[in-house]
This record gives sequence, C-alpha cells and structure tokens, in this order.
Amino acid sequence: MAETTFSNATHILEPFRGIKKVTLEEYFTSGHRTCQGCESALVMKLMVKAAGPRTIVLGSTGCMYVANTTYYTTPWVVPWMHTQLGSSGSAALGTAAGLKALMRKGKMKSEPINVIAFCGDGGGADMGVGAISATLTHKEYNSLILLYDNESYANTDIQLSGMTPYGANTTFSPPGRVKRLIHTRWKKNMAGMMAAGHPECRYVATVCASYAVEMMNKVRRSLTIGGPTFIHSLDPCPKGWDYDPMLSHELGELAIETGLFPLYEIEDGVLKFYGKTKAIVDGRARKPVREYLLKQGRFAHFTEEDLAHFQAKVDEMWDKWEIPGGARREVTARRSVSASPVSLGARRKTASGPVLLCGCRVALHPGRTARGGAALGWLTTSERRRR
Ligand SMILES: Cc1ncc(C[n+]2csc(CCOP(=O)(O)OP(=O)(O)O)c2C)c(N)n1
Ligand code: SF4
Ligand SMILES: [Mg+2]
Repeated sequence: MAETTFSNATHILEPFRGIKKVTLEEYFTSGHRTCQGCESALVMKLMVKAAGPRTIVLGSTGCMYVANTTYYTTPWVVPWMHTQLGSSGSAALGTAAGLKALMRKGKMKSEPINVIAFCGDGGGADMGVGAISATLTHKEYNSLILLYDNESYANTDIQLSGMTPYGANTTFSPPGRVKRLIHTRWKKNMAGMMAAGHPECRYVATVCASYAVEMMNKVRRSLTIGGPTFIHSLDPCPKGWDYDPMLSHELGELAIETGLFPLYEIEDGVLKFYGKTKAIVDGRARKPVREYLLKQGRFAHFTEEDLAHFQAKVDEMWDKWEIPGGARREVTARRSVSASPVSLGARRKTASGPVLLCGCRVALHPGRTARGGAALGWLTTSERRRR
C-alpha cells in the first residue's frame, strides 16, 4: 500500500479553565463494581474525560482491571485492553508503536490518538517499574503512563507494596504484641525517580482526584506534550486504608495539606508546584500529619512515638529533598558545576553546593544532601525567570 502523509502529532488539549468549562461527556460510566468511595475509580473517570474520545486505554491487573470488567459489563466507552500486572509500560510502548506503524504504512487513517496505560502501585512501582522506565526512554512514541497509587496490592486483599506508608497495617504487616510495626521502610518516590532518570521524558506530574480540574489539566498537558509522559496519582482507598468511604475526598486533601504528597509538575526541567503545595512552599504551615493518619484504621496501632517519627520523616522530606519543599537550591553553584567539564569526582570535591550528576536532577532519597554528593536541582518557574 502506498505511504500516506504521516504525522506524529498529538491532540492539542487546552486546559479546562474552571469546573464549569469541563466537558460533559463521560467515557468511564456505570458498570463497574469498585468499592463505595473508591478514588481510583474516580481517577479513571477523570483521566479519560480529560483525554476525550480518541483515546485507547490499557490497564494492568489490579482493582481497576478486575472491578471494571465484571463478566459482560464494563464502564469503558473507549477502546480498552487488559495487560499483565507488570507490563503497563510495555503495553503503552507497543500500542503507540503499532499505531504509528499502521498510520505510516497507510493502513489506518493518520490522526492523533491518545494512548494511556494505567497501573497500580504494585504493578507499576514494584513489578513493572523496569518496563515503565524503558518506555520513558522512547521519545518517538506518544503515551501517558498513569500510576494510581492506593498504597497496597489492594485487589488481592491489601498486601504491602513499595508504596505502602511507614508502619501501615496490611495483610503482610499486621501489628502484633511482639512487634508493633512490621513495615518500617519509607515509601518510594516514584515521580521523582521517573523525572530524574529519564531525560527523554518531558513531563512528569503528581495528582490527587480531590483536586479534579487540576488533575484533568495535568492529563491534558501530558497528552499535548507527547512523547512518553508519567503521572503519579495518590488515591485514598476505603478498604485498604480502613476509613468511612465518605472521607475519601477529605483524606486526599489532608495528604496534600500535611505535605505528605506534594502536588507538582516537571515540564522540560522546570518544576512548578500546585495549589496547597505551592502555598506551603511559599510559607504556609503544613498541617500535622497525625490529622491524616488518625483518620485511618491502618494506623490505629500507632503510639505517640510512632506519630512523632512519621512527622519527623515528613519534615525531613521537606528539609532535605529537592522535591518536596524546594529546599537547598544554590543556583550559582549548580550553574558553575553543570557548565564545567570536570569529572564527577572533581565535581564532588570542588562544589560547595548541590551537585548535578549526569542528568539526575532530583534528590531521590531523604538524607542525601548536596554535601554528600547527592543528585539535585530542578528550578522553579520563578527561579528560571530570575536567571
Ligand atoms: C504476575 C502476577 N502476580 C500476581 C498476580 C495477582 N494479582 C492480581 S491483582 C494484584 C494486585 C495488584 O496491585 P496493584 O498493582 O497495586 O493494583 P491494585 O489491586 O491495588 O489496584 C495481584 C498481586 C498477577 N495477576 N500477576
Ligand atoms: S479495594 Fe480500594 S482501590 Fe480497590 S476497588 Fe476498593 S476502594 Fe478501590
Ligand atoms: Mg495498589
């Protein structure tokens, strides 16, 4: 067949300017059987509403597969495909590449089609992180990977994942008399990790469905920019977190207001904070994290000491991580370091401030400060303007 004019263009999806401007059409409707108050289901609905009808959705195993495809029913109005638990990245890349090849060969109409692959925290941040990472290196294919993080392997009855918060009660970490806290690791920083390690990925963002318009606009921005993009969504889960379903929205807000889950985007290396996270960065006090933790049964076994430790870890995130908090930026030092062709070792020795390591620009782990040679350094929009 003769080659047709092919363009790898994306849809230009302008942001919704307020709730009243949001389109009415739904592409994730009735027919699902998620729990009452399930924020992940809301994320699906908002995600595809933002993307519009010319969208293919791919989803890895988990609640958003199982509860959304009960025999003979489905809420999906757009084409949808299930993929294996660890393969949201592979599904995104394969679908995007397949569409591109078919269009280039003239076997289907050449037009922008959004490809969105979603994954849970188990499927995306644990099992499938390698496939997502690979996809984020292929800049010639347009796809969005959305990680919906309910902080456990929820579908198989709330097992611990790499995204489960410190100390939480899960079926793999039940508190007991001998050992009160089974799970004592701090959760992974997925968005930071994806942003830092993937120079071909032009857009990484965090979202929470409690802020629906902002969330939809970040989805629209990621699809407009094109190439491989990544969004991390924090989703309160009444079953796994053990709270009254009516509190879902409030818990999402509290996660932001306590500073536990900062809302930001990184587009072409420029960091922008959103909403209440921005207010905190600008000086507003964070709410005490106990207000968030004590509303959830999974932390009911916490003592005052545990609450204090959790608060100290959040404080440390804000003090020592580049994101959240935006602390410890020393623009002059970074400038001279990044412009200089000296070796990594020499940079470590000579730099007095943060060090830019081979394209890694976000501090990924708490406690690794610039002096220790840690990776660093997004610029905020205002910093960039100042430069
Ligand atoms: C390779 C593989 N291992 C285990 C399972 C069983 N399994 C199905 S869903 C699921 C939980 C997935 O957790 P997550 O990705 O966080 O999604 P959630 O259920 O929380 O929505 C597991 C372990 C599977 N389907 N495939
Ligand atoms: S277990 Fe959690 S994520 Fe799964 S359907 Fe229920 S509320 Fe949603
Ligand atoms: Mg999960």
